[in-house]
Amino acid sequence: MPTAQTPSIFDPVSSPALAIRELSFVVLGLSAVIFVVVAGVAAYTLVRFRNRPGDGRREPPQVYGSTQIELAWTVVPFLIVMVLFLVTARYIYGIEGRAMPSDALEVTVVGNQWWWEIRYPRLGIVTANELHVPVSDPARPAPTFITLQSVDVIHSFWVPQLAGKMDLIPNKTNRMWIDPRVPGTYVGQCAEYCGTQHAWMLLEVIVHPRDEFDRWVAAQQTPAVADPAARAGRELFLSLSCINCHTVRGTPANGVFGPDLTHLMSRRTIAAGAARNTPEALRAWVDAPGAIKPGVLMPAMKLAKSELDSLTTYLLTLR
Ligand code: HEC
Ligand SMILES: [Cu+2]
Repeated sequence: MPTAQTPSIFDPVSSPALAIRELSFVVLGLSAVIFVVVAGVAAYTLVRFRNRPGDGRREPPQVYGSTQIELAWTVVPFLIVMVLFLVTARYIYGIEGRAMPSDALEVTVVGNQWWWEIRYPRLGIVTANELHVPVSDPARPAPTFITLQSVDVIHSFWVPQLAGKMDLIPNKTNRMWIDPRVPGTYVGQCAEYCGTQHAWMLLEVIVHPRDEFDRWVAAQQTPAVADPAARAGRELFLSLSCINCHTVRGTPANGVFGPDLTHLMSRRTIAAGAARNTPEALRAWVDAPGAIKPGVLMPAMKLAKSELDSLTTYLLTLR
């Protein structure tokens, strides 16, 4: 897997982000022209009309009430604003107006304090914080259409190299789409302050070549396999309140308050990027989640060391 890229809007790999860069260059270009003209006139005026020896303290001739000047500085800016408005509107409609092809991949992203639930309703997959999509060849487009919802407060989905920001709003459904052309990992994060751990609400989009994506889907669709070596941990997990908040498909655990753990070990990080997904971090997380992510909505359950060990052994089998 290639390493994560710098999240710059000037390095787009998906149509909406390419359009945004194009528009930003138009605006930047126009602003540059205005800057050069204004700064040029100001510099010329400073030099041309500066106080010369012999001018004394006399004031230069003053202009009062010139219709021509008033019109010039009203009409010209108005035209510039109109141009910016129309160009921007054209780009916005160009992006938002794209109809969803029937074979597009559909994903629902649900904002939670402070993590992202990622659902593939047609594929029967639920995961968290790492969005996997297929690469989209411009000759054979395979766009991903994303439905955005929130269960608590307003969040904002932003992966700068793929598309503009789009808010996740309680009781309102927003939509956006991406068609990344280059396989790789693109980083993003919540872009709307949503509480204490807003800064630890990171997001990764992993763009796979088609066959690799199909393999990922097949692996995610399988239920959790009961590994005999982790039997004690599994029974402990199922006897604790973990199951009220977490789902492990293939077991009675069907909570939806926290991330689905069925294929926990297929993720690179836990807690929306707050820690790497290592055995030590997992154990520390279950012991005291608030030590890694203060204010987190998962409780520390005051478990004994031996219980933490066997729970960790079990979690490590959720591949
Ligand atoms: C009250 C609900 C609740 C209970 C009970 C609970 N959790 Fe969690 N858990 C959460 C929430 C919410 C998160 C996400 C936190 C975040 O990222 O901000 C989480 C995250 C996790 C994660 C990281 C998953 C990921 O992909 O980021 C693991 C692992 C986990 N919990 C294991 C457990 C275990 C094991 C137990 C039982 C000992 C347990 N949880 C009990 C709510 C709960
Ligand atoms: Cu946020």
